This record gives sequence, structure tokens and C-alpha cells, in this order.
Amino acid sequence: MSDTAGDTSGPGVVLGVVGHDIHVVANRILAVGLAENGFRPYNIGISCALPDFVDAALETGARAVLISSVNGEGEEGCAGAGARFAAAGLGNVLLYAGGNLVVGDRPTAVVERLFLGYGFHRVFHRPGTLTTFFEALRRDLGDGQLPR
Ligand code: B12
Repeated sequence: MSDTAGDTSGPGVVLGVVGHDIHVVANRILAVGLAENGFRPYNIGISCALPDFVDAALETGARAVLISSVNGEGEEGCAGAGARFAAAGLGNVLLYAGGNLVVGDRPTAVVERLFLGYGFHRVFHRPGTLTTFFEALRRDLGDGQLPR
């Protein structure tokens, strides 16, 4: 697994980019940001499928999984995510989706609803900054309660 950027002892977080998506910049920024914010990133990089995220979570015991899509393949590639994690015994793992999650322009609320329906706990479609994301991750992992 590439890039466990930094060497913190905080909560483990798997991150990667779903589909045949090669947009890597946000993935690298997130990995560095996670380490700087006290998390332990396990970065599986670009061009990942849902089973890769499940395997990485099983291998690392991570408490959260962040799935990025920048080219919009996320709409297809993330379908059924919650059910897949639950089937692997990972129903207690926090699932976030973020990036440019669908092809074309759709209202953020519509995209959020779609991905919440896939079983994600939080959705960050075209976020302006990462501040809200880090606050939410800290809170969700801190209180041990999955948001619903
Ligand atoms: C650079 C770039 C490329 C480079 C990628 C180089 C590389 N190796 O990374 C190249 C030229 C190769 C490329 C190719 C393509 N690209 Co391109 N690309 C871009 C561009 C200009 C910048 C992307 C970038 O790096 N931004 C900087 C990072 C920091 O920002 P970001 O990716 O938006 O991520 C932010 C958030 O989304 C968030 N985020 C991301 N993931 C997650 C996850 C979580 C959990 C959270 C909280 C937040 C989060 O974090 C970031 C900081 O805020 C964008 C347009 C743009 N201005 O955004 C198009 C863009 C992403 N590309 C696009 C497209 C369509 C393609 C191609 C399909 C084009 C083609 N026809 O071949 C291919 C796809 C190839 C593939 N297999 O994926 C579209 C996607 C459209 C969509 N989703 O509807 C965009 C938006 C251009 C456009 N306006 O149409 N691309």
C-alpha cells in the first residue's frame, strides 16, 4: 500500500480513487492532510474498485474509508458500497465519498442523496475547502457514533 504519509498513531483511514480515474492530485493532498491532522492514512491510490477498498479496510483495520471520484465514475463505481462493507463484516466502518462525484452538473443535494442511498455516511460533492471534512471526520471517529 503506497503512501502511509507520516507516521502517526491516530485512527487508520483508507483512501483511494474509484473507477478508471487517474486524477491523483486530490488523493495526494488528502493523504498528506490526514497525516498532518493526526490520522494514519492508508492510500491505495487511483484506479480502484469497491472490493479493493473493502480488502484494504480488512487488512489495516481502518476505522474510516474515503472514496474519491473526480472524473464522475463514482456514480457507477460506488453503487452498493454500504452493502458490500456490511457483507464483509465492516458495517461499523465510516464511509465517506468526495470529489466530483458524477458526470456533468447536478445539484449538490441530488448527488448527496444518491450517495447516501449507496450507504455512505457523509458525502462531499465539489467541496470548496476540506475544513468541514476534517471537522466531520474528527467528530465521527471521536464519538464512535456513525452518522445516519
Ligand atoms: C488535471 C486534470 C486532468 C489531468 C489529470 C492528471 C492527474 N494524473 O491527476 C488529465 C489531463 C490526465 C485529465 C484527464 C481526464 N479528465 Co480531467 N481534469 C483535470 C482538472 C483540470 C484538474 C483536476 C485537479 O487535479 N484539481 C485539483 C484538485 C486538488 O481538486 P479536485 O480534484 O477537484 O479535488 C478537490 C475536491 O473534489 C476534493 N476531493 C476529492 N476527492 C475527495 C474525497 C473526499 C472524501 C473529500 C472529503 C474530498 C475530496 O478534494 C479536492 C480539494 O478540494 C479538472 C478540472 C478542474 N479545474 O477541476 C479536470 C476534470 C476533473 N477532468 C475531467 C475529465 C472529463 C477528464 C477526462 C475524462 C478527459 C478525457 N475526455 O479524456 C480524463 C479522465 C481520465 C481518467 N481515466 O480519469 C472532468 C470531470 C467531469 C465530471 N466529473 O463531470 C473535469 C472536471 C474537467 C471538466 N470540467 O470537464 N484531467
